[in-house]
Amino acid sequence: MKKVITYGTFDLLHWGHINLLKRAKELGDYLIVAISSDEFNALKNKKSFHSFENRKFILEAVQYVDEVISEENWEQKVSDIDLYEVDLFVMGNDWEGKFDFLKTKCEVVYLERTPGISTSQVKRELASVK
Ligand code: C2G
Repeated sequence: MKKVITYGTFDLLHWGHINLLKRAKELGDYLIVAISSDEFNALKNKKSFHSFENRKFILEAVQYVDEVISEENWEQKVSDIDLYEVDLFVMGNDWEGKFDFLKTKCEVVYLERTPGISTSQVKRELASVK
């Protein structure tokens, strides 16, 4: 069984996220998603609209997702790959090259980011609605 892992905040889940999760699942048999905790989001200078618990609950309902774990720090990827016996690490290509150090442990694939949608764009546009 080929196990795939990906990491992210996945706030205000949108089709760009789903497109990433769908393609990641198609590259293997089992997809683990590590969702950034609210505390780690603060380290990423991100404040998500939905709490960790609610973002986790939403992601667990996505057909492509087999397991959801929490992402607490930048360093855990290395141990996660061993702990969950991961074969493939996937991220959107806005992260191109940033996780190549994982290539000693598993395959690393960066998938084309879906243009025209982002959580921050949704937040901006909703904020400007009169
Ligand atoms: N994504 C995408 N297309 C979009 C928006 C997002 O493919 N239009 C992808 C991103 O490239 C990422 C995933 O969806 O792979 C999750 O995006 P975010 O929730 O913004 O995650 P991010 O803040 O990039 O956190 O340790 C890694 C970080 O936790 C990644």
